Amino acid sequence: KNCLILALDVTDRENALRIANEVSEYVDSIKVGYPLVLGEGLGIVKELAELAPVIADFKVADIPNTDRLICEQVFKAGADAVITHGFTGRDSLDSCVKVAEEYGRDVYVVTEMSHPGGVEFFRPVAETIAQMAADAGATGVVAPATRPERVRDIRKIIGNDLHIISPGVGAQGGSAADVINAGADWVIVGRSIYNSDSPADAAMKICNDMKC
Ligand code: BMP
Repeated sequence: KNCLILALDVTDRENALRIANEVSEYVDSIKVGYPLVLGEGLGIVKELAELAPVIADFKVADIPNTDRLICEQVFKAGADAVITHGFTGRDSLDSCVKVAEEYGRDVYVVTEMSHPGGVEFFRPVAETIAQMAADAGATGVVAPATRPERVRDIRKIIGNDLHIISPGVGAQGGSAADVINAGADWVIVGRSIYNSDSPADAAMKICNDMKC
């Protein structure tokens, strides 16, 4: 285990595959979201899945039936996991978890976002969402590397059964080592890797820094 997830927010296939290939030995999975899928189509998921498990970051946030339809498409496309929001409520999350169980895949739930505005609306509900993720049988939660103390709070709520994946390292100011020490299982890193002259070196440095 490397404790590192690549956030592959480039928008073209050629760069995506080049960077994914370069860093594949350092990352445990690749997070793909709207930028790349809107740029290149959902087919990119299958191509990347040959290099590493893909986490589909669609921040699913809809009624249960629409969530179900989205998750089915995501898993059929070859994604290993999906990221959903939690603020849409337990029934919506249950719907995603049910589809994930049918396909044998994972669900991660956003608790509090890593950017400065992430405290405005998430702060009062982050703990409730974390508890709901645990109750619903989600695989884990997404919690901010920019606020390791919040990762510590959320770890207390979810215990050790759920994973914490944590974005906000590097470009957003967070430290990989600090958030791993605070209880995260993986850091999610995008720009510090894919904008580097040597993505492999950048990924290796983050792994060394975490000593995980
Ligand atoms: P970067 O390392 O370039 O800041 O990228 C972080 C990635 O994690 C981006 O894909 C972003 O959309 C995602 N993310 C985040 O930064 N904060 C969150 O709270 C949730 C996210 O999914």
